[in-house]
Amino acid sequence: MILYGHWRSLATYRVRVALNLKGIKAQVREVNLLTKEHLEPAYRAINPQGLLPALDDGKGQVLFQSLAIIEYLNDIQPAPPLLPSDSRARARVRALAQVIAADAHPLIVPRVRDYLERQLGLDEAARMNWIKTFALPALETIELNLAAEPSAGAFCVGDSPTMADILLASHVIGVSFFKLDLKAFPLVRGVYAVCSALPAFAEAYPLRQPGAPASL
Ligand SMILES: N[C@@H](CCC(=O)N[C@@H](CS)C(=O)NCC(=O)O)C(=O)O
Repeated sequence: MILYGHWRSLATYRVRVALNLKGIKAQVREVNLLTKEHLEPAYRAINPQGLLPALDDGKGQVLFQSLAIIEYLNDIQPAPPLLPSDSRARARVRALAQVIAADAHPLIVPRVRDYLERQLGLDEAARMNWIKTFALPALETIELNLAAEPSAGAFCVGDSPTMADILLASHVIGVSFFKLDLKAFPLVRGVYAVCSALPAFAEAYPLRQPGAPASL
């Protein structure tokens, strides 16, 4: 398998964590988000959407969209499961994952931040306000869900990581890159702390990838 990604890409981080949890090795091909290599024809020939990540399954298929890739990895290698077997718990995991992947993260990606700056002429304070406005409600939603849900344990569901934890961790990392205050989300921070103590998450951390700076 070949994983096309970049250290700064949170969606690529999610796939790195899933690969690590599954013990699946993939070659990594860097596509530089900061120099907009993802928009060049060479990468668009691999993933026409021009977004990171993409995963070449080694059999001629290129998968894209991090949630779809994680579910694919879970299908081809069921252990350890990243989705619970119980239907309701599985729906909850997908819902928590989509709170991040469908509702929050798309509003703070580079193409949106660039548009706010270049097309709408918003200054840094206004752009930061945008990020707060759209990134933090996702963490609040997850915080309320964890507080109300009896099946929440050390992780979003029980005591082993699922796709929901991977997405939670990606968003906590994302908002921490913008130096937003996470004090209001103690349960989310607790899950993130347990996740980041696992090598699968720790080794996938963006600033531990080749080419990343020591700090932001
Ligand atoms: N929903 C997609 C998000 C993909 C995405 O937006 N990736 C970002 C990096 S995390 C990207 O390629 N951004 C390029 C840009 O915004 O120009 C997924 O989960 O894979």
